[in-house]
Amino acid sequence: MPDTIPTDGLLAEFRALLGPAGVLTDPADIAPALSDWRSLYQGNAMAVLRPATTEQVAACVALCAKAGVPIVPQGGNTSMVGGATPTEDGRSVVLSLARMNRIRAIDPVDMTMTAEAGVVLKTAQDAAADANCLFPLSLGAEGTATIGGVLSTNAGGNTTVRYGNARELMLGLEVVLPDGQIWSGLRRLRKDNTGYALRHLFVGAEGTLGIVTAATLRLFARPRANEVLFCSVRDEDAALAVFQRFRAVDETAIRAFEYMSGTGVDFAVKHIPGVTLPVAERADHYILVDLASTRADADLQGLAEQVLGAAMEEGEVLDAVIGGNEAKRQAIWRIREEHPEAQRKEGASVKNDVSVPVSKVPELIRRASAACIALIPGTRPVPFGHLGDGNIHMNLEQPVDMDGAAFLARSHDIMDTVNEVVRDLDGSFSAEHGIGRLKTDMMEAWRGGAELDAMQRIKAALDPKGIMNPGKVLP
Ligand code: FAD
Ligand code: 2HG
Ligand code: ZN
Repeated sequence: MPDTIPTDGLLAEFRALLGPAGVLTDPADIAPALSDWRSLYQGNAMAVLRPATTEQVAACVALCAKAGVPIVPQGGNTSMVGGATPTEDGRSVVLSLARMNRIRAIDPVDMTMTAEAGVVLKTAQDAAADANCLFPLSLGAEGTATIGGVLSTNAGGNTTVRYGNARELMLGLEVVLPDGQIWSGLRRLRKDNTGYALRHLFVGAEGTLGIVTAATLRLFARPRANEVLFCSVRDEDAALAVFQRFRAVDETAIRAFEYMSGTGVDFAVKHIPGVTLPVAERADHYILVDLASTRADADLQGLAEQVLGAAMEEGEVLDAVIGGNEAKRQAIWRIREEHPEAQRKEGASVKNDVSVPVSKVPELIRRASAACIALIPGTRPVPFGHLGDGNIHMNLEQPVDMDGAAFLARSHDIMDTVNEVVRDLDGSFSAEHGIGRLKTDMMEAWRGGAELDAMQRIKAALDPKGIMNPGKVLP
């Protein structure tokens, strides 16, 4: 990469290509693209580029490749790990996919949707519903996160337990490679064993191997029956036991199975207007179970009553409410979805998006909580998340009497403490949010040796100039 980049000439070339509206340089205009949702990083960039077509993306990338300018792809900028934030040196451009927001096709017979990278996840869900289909990926940031972003992070979310991660929902991709070539891989086949599965390389690559400009996604039959349950449970083991009970009776009915701690629910009730506790008494542990069926006459209430009845007899479930109607179902989901916002409002927190084999979830929560309290007395564990996938957000909130900045200064100690338990339980230090900038320094310890070496060689082969999202994923 050259030390100095001929910024003025390059900006003029970008403007000629994209028009003035496609190149933002005013500090006020570019500010939102320079920091992350968690306010962990404050980056800088020479411009935010807003191409509207794949050809424009390719031309921008070709110009950057020629000039050696780093490119930071950005979708909804909801990354939890600083993946879409440029470095501080101001040498990069942020390439926003926001204007590439067309749904190109929906086919209810092939059950596929082809959407551009900048399509907001909620818009994709709504378009599928309009075609009487389901695009099942669902997460708290779905009103902002984009198709390009969810694929580039291999996002998981609430429905992974039933439908899989973003990777499992993708059939084909269109990608602009780091030299500006367009790879048109928008195939919509369920079977296609023709050499290396290139498309899977770009899923979860967090923009380090190329720019996803469009994707062909799998659609599913739309559920016609739905029930949402909120239960207080005895402890972490009871939460897992209820999951097993539902699986044993009707695994296919589980659309989401989420765990929440008493502390997290307290925060949601305290900080989020309109959120109330649905059960009579506060507890230390709760679960949310979302049941769905494509059969309109499916007796989900009967299923819930059967399982909860048995679980109550065993003392696993203490109290339970069954949503009953759409408004109540949404109210229950809000308690869970508002966890990140409620935690943010309570003060400084350290997030640990980790996974373990599902059988180890209770041990993870207990051991990691105890270890963090031992490290910083008064620390408040707020574990919550996708129990059905073994993916717990093992988050820690600052002690009430501690300065937030002082707590955050211990972030790495806290993450190391949690990760020690995770490693002991054969888990992963990043379950669904990715590596971004936050966790690059963990890669050597967790993935070092042949695995990291292979990743570095793939990166060098596809992006020899190292212009794609430098400083992310790889150490
Ligand atoms: P961005 O944040 O813009 O980018 C994310 C990464 O992808 C960056 O590395 C960026 O460079 C790269 N990228 C973006 N677009 C492209 C592209 N077109 N081509 C190549 N690279 C690209 N995540 C989950 O997995 N599960 C959850 O349940 C979940 N819940 C969340 C709840 C909240 C409130 C918030 C704020 C975040 C949550 N996230 C969750 C994290 C985040 O929403 C996801 O990682 C999401 O996939 C990011 O999408 P985005 O469009 O905002 O991507
Ligand atoms: C969720 O499941 C997200 O709500 C965010 O993955 C988790 O805030 C977090 O740690
Ligand atoms: Zn999550």
